[in-house]
Amino acid sequence: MTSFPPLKNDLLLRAARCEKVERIPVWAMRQAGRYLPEFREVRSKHDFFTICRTPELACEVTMQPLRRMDLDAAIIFSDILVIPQALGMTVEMKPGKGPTFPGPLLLPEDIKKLNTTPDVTAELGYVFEAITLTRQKLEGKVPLIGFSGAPWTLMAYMIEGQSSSTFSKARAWLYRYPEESKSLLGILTNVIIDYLVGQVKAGAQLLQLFESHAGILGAKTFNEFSLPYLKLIASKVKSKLSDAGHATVPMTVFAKDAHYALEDLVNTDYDVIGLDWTIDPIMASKLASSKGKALQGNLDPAALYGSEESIASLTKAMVKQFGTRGYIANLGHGMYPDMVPEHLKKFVDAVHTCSENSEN
Ligand code: 1CP
Repeated sequence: MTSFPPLKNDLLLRAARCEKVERIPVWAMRQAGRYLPEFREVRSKHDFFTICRTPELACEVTMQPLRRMDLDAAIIFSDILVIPQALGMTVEMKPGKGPTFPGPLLLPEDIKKLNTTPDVTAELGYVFEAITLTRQKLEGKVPLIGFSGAPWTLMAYMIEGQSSSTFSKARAWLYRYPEESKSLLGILTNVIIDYLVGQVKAGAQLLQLFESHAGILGAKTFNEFSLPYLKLIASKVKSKLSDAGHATVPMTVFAKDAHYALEDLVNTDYDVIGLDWTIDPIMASKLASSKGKALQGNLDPAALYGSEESIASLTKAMVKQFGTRGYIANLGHGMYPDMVPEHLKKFVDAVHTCSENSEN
């Protein structure tokens, strides 16, 4: 096992375990990326997936936001769509259009064309290398978060072939081909489990699952096509790590817009439930604390388009609602490319100022 520099700021990990903290930890989804001029500079010279596949470049862009602001976590630079690539699909990142699959899954027969049992280390070892390098380069400053897309969200892109407001082709599969859909979700689940275990072995200190398109499902389809796989991932990742004699790490599930699923999610093996901005903090805190779960979120990212004064006052109000125990401050979704970095810095500083030395 690689040894790493000792961790100097473990606020994120303590908050994830609902332990006492001197100050609320804060990070932002998509804190590395296009809103940063220094990222755009790197991106002007390299293709998106070349950055992901080159550990030195992935490490560099992971570190960029930490040089500008006092964040309490780093998140490894990669993308959720590296898993469809590992299964043999081509994914291109087109400027202005986002991810595109030239050969999406059209029919269940197409599943047979996938490499359904890839050697995860051979296909995704570059992510593990980027994690190990970044852990060294962080010198214990803050913990490093690893992540994966969740099965349903990955399946949605693999069928749709690009972003969509309805993902109607992917949703059609759930009604036309429910059994084949479950078989695809099962294939993805197995790969995700090995991928996340590999990330922890490489040095990831917390894992986040992005079910970014939970909101296009309803309660019934979520319970059938998302929740069982999310549950399996949390329990299997933890048991596989324990069986390998490795310490487990906290796990976060972010099922965006799945307000109907909050109660089910607090009853899973996830330690932290990520919330989008449509969820009421007080209601969520009551639910989560009764089950000893931590919460993460949930300022409307669009609040960062407001003035610095309004960012500070909205942040303060949010922190007050969540309370200080078992809470990780974040946005309710990722940064948008046209945001100004100074406004994210204002958010980060506001969390720290209003929560410092909070006795809890
Ligand atoms: O700091 C970080 O968070 C950077 C690392 C990161 C992460 C965690 C990137 C870089 N992507 C992701 C996860 C990701 N990718 C998600 C889950 C989070 C979320 O809901 O936003 C999703 C849905 C994707 C898929 C994806 N990749 C999209 C969204 C497409 C859609 O449907 O709207 C986009 C635009 C990408 C490309 C991408 N990923 C990351 C960056 C910086 C970019 C921009 C691409 C570029 O530079 O051309």
